[in-house]
Amino acid sequence: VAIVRASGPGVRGALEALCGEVPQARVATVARLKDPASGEIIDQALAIFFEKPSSYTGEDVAEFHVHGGSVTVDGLTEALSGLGLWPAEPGEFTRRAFENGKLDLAQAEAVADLVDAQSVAQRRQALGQLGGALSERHLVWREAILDALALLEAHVDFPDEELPADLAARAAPKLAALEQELSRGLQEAHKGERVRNGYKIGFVGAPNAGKSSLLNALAGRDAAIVTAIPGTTRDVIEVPTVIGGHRVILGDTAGVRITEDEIEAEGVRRARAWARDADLRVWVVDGSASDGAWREAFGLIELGDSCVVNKVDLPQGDDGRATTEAWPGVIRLSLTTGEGLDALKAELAARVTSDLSGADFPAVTRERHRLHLEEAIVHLQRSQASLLSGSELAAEDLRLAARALERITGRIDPEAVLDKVFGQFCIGK
Ligand SMILES: Nc1nc2c(ncn2[C@@H]2O[C@H](COP(=O)(O)OP(=O)(O)O)[C@@H](O)[C@H]2O)c(=O)[nH]1
Ligand SMILES: [Mg+2]
Repeated sequence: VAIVRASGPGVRGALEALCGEVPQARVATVARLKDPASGEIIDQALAIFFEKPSSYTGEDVAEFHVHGGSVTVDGLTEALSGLGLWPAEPGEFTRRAFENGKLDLAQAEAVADLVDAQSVAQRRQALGQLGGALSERHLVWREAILDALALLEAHVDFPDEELPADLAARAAPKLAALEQELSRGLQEAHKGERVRNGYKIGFVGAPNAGKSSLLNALAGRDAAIVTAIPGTTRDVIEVPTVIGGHRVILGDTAGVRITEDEIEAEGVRRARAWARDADLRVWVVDGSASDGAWREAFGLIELGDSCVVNKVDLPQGDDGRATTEAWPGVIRLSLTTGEGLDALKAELAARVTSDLSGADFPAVTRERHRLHLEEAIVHLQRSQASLLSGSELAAEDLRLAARALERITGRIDPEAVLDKVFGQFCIGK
């Protein structure tokens, strides 16, 4: 079944022309759709009419559930074009919903996130945002800022008047507390964005340790080339997958070693950069080796990272023994037999889940939100400084802080910003 959706003032006319009458609102009605231009029956279909304002867009909306063949769909869209309707742009339905006050901007973004969601956590976060959880936090903060602003304005009758000293004493702690709260929200921003964009796990270690084999085992497919030749992997290979209900980006990197090969050296440089930026690194050591090559990657490892000793199916060498001794909780692994893989999967799932916990209702899920929140914090800080020096500019900065928060949910941005937000949608949403 294909669903063709139409929205706007032309919908009633189109329903009359195609179905012979406007069906009762919100009742799925069987209708023989007739092209008024040719008199030809297009399909025996279901038509549903959503009368404004009780529709997704807030306008009159019609849905035609037709048989999914392309000739039927083309016939219907041609008939609709003949009636003066035109194809929607990407995100146009949601943009109209936004413009008609059905959704705020953060909720509209959540629709796009929901469509794109690949993990349960992404879906949960998007649904929370769509339900208004993210917007609510910013509205509460904005209210608090406006309260403080009212306090200041009540005492400043003329723009060049100095603020009374006791006022600063009363307002300053409020602003400081508010700034702290916004800063806490900003700290969680990392989690919110990670849930949406993916938590990055990088495999690091010496060449030939089994990093690419491990990536393939976790991804469930041969994404990276595995050979017995050290230095095979050069570019960073990123593979999205789901671990512990979260979207995760696995990054396979070049083995870390000193090399004369210019291409491999660049690969090592990229490996280091990617690993440093990752949320978690898994240090892969070849347990059968005794050349000490595993130490090269040590500089990349951070507290809390994971370590596996691979190739435990082979006779173990000094490297395997030294790592096992040095690293409590090391996971012994064989990608040939599969031993230890479940333990590693469980460890990764636990790590991702605990690192991203509490991100169900974050204040920030994308960069756009984060930039506005940062802006609000800067204005709050400036406002406090002005307050202490008795300047009436304190009020102006509070106004700007409130404005920055309004941008997250609001309709106060120029068209270009809105075009960008809605341009990322798919057609029909
Ligand atoms: N015996 C054994 N060989 C392995 C194991 N894991 C990987 N290998 C082999 O080690 C070589 C290097 O593996 P690869 O994944 O390309 O290592 P990378 O250079 O770290 O990416 C390949 O020949 C693999 O088949 C393992 O657990 N046991
Ligand atoms: Mg490799």
